[in-house]
Amino acid sequence: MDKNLTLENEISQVVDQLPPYEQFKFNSNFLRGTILDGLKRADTGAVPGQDPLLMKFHGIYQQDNRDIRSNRAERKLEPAYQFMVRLRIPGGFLTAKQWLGLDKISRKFSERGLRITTRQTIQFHGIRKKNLQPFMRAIRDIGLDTIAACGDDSRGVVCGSNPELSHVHHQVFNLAKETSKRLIPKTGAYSEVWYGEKSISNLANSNEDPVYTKLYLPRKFKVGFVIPPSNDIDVYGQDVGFIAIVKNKKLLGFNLCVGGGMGKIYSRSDSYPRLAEQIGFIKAAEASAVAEIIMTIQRDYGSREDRHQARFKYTLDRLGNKWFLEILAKRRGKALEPAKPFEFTHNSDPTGWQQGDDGRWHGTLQIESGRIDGALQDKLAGFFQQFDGDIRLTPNQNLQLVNVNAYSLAQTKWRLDDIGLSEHLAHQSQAAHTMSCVALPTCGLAMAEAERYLPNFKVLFDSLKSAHGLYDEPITLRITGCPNGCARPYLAEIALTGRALGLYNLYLGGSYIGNRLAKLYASNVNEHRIVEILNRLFGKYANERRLDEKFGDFLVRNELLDQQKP
Ligand code: SRM
Ligand code: SF4
Repeated sequence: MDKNLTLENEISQVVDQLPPYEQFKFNSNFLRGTILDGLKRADTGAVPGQDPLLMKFHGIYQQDNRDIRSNRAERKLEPAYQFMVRLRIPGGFLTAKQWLGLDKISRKFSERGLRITTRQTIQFHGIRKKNLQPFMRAIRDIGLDTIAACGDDSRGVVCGSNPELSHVHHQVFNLAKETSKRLIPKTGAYSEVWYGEKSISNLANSNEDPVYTKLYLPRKFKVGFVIPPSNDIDVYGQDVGFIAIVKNKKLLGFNLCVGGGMGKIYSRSDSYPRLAEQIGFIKAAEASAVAEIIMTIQRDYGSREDRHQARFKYTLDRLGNKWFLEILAKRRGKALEPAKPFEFTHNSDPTGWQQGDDGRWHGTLQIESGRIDGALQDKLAGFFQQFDGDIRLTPNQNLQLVNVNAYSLAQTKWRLDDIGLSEHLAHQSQAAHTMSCVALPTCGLAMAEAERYLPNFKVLFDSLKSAHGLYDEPITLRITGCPNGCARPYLAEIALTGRALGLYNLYLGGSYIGNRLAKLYASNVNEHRIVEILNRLFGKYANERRLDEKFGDFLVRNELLDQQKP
């Protein structure tokens, strides 16, 4: 089959030969399907048929509460259907007023408060079908949306921070926003379904999404911008990554990285996490255009036959870097310039307060697993009522207080203290280097606990570190409930990925700066065994490490990763 599906008529000729999922997208009338009919049905809490697949493109996942799944099945009730909605917040930037709006919306429509994700946005869980439209309108009313937060499209564009380089950060952030805007689907389906706005483009034969076409992408596509020395977005885990090259506090352009991805499944040997490769340098102004060119190359050449092989990383491995550089040069009109030197020092968030080059202050609040509910939600709502600054969600699931004027800093600190939020201010502690994904009870793919397990595991982890005199030594730790890699575990120094309830695969040896993949060290191990292994390795690390040597680097240098597998 000719893979170049760019033209509408070419697509029409081959669509019958494509798998059902692709045909469904093609025939969905630019992502409308029958979602509106499904929303009206009162006999079920679900949206029936294939429409939940289309709703992902609108930022909505149909889920059910897995904690009560079997109980409901025994009682012959349908699963407790509910919806997770993910916002699209490029670069994770919010005003305090928007936060207060989100807080109010969560109290009215969702369960478990607000959840900061590993891609700098907010998810709401537990929304009922009847509330979906009012929810989406309430989100619109505070200037936000959920377009393409999920689905086979370009997901929320992430943008790292470097608080000390405010001017450069502002430039890079604007380019991330521009890229996000350029890459979102243009169909009128979103405003039609959720806001009830009739779009004039809903006419037969119209081409509402000329870049995406009726087939959209073969799979999700992720773009990120990062500002060294921080690799907080994990640029090597992105489909397309832009590394800011800065000289004398001026943005020169970006080194371009392609083909990163974390997802894998245990049952297939042709499934693997992959580091993005650095392929050259581009001028800053070109970033969004280059992102679109790469996205359309993936649109045209990504596998449409096998969804698991459809990510861009597999397209690159199948067709090769040489092929990719040639087609990129052809579509862009010129070859890339050679990449420029830069250095990463960490992939975590900054700690404490930093002053930017514009004189304003930025501080990071650590939020365990990004979950904000109960007393923490109340405290933050109280705090933001009088906050003289803005908010940035981080790709490490934390919340930064940004753009605080120098004259307000003392008062901000005092209020944090007064409201009981000071303990969340990141200092050089383990919490700033730890992430876990949502997993149970909402994630349909979870095999083990992650977010709900982290608090217990952290107690053990911290005491192990203390026992070896390593309490103040940050080590990146990430836990996921399955191998899909939503908390980017394969880029951590230590990672647990769920196999079954209480059992995990243990990965070790990623780097502290997020540029080396961790290796599988032990499969299907329980907490007892994990603690035993870490205890032994922490002991060696504490006694034999070089000055300032990081845990992952120590394991690699001493070739400890292939030894003593159980
Ligand atoms: Fe993810 C699927 C949660 C970041 C790789 N991810 C899911 C779903 C939607 C489960 C599903 O398909 O039914 C999870 C919803 C759980 C829930 O109840 O909320 C889910 N992913 C998340 C979040 C919320 C994790 C978190 O704890 O913060 C992150 C939301 C990001 C966002 O705001 O857009 C999240 N997911 C990631 C990342 C990290 C990243 O992008 O930096 C990855 C690895 C990078 C990558 O894409 O390769 C990631 N999620 C996946 C995959 C594996 C994709 C693959 O290539 O195989 C799946 C499963 C799939 O797509 O089939 C998945
Ligand atoms: Fe769900 Fe697995 Fe992602 Fe965790 S890593 S949120 S369990 S898909």
